[in-house]
Amino acid sequence: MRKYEWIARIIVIGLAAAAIAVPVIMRLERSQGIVIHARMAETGGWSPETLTVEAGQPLRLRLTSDDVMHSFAIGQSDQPPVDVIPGEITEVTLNFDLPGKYTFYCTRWCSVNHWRMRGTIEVTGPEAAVEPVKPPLYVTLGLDIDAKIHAEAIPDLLPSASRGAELGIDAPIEYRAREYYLAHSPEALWKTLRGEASLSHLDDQAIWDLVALTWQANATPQELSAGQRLYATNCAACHGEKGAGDGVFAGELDAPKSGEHAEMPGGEMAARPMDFTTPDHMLAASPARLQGKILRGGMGTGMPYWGPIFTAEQTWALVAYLWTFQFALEDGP
Ligand code: HEC
Ligand SMILES: [Cu+2]
Repeated sequence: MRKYEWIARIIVIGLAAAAIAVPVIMRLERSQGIVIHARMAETGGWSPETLTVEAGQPLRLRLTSDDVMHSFAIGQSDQPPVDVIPGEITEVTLNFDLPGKYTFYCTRWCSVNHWRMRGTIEVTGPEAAVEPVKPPLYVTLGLDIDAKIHAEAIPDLLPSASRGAELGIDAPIEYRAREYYLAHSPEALWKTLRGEASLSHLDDQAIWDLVALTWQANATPQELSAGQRLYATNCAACHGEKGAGDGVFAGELDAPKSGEHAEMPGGEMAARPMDFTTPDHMLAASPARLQGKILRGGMGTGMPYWGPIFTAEQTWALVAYLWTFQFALEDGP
């Protein structure tokens, strides 16, 4: 019996020592930085994938890659991305002032599933400091962004804002308001303007040019160039440099076959990336719909969700840029 008592005592002392030592070791490790391994999404993505830190406390990370070159960035922040290099350690220190959930992600096209390399940083702190999240416009408008849409009215030529300006007429003021633009498709505006008695002397193409002019009024040159940059790094790999749905990964999305990249985690089917140059769909889409798709993704179609990655401003810049595949805009790239 005595023998067991001793063993029990040693265990108790051991546990007590561990209870003191483990947090000390963990804190020590934390102060040196948490090691994060990056791998392509097909082989596991980030590990660990979830991090927790208190608001106001620095979060030190030691990043390394187990396969190819990756890159580490935080969604909705100005923090520049850092390279994550195989066999090397990159140190970063992050500071979060506000509690909430942040997404970290890879910005390098390491594979067709590249965009799935995402992880979460949970920043804890007083509830009151959490900013309430505003619902996206498509939700406020009650818009079904999965509804099939198809434009009936199609212009003969690419609508041109400068030709529209040469007409010397503006669309009535209510159609030039930002709220109108956000919630309506180009085709809806075209039909409305076509019905205006004051514009009845214009031919159909001239009405389209007026639509282009109105769309141009809703995009600043800065917005268009920001949108172009974001598109080139995040969208062109699938949607194509020129928006034709023919990016380098489009084929891989198209034909799911057995093999590394074919089956998406979760087994969803991939569809063809939207061709932004065909008017049938785009002219029937409102900016709210396009932003909704960008924020929420296609949910199983192969179109990623970008809600935790981009700020609202960045999503509107992307939408503004997408219209340059339908309209010749003066400040367009
Ligand atoms: C991994 C490939 C992939 C990437 C990257 C990607 N998309 Fe897509 N996207 C798709 C596919 C596939 C579809 C068609 C299925 C669907 O609409 O859900 C699509 C559809 C869309 C649509 C739908 C239009 C509509 O009215 O339904 C929009 C808008 C869009 N993408 C914008 C973007 C933007 C902007 C980016 C970059 C920030 C982007 N996509 C990046 C694959 C991709
Ligand atoms: Cu990557």
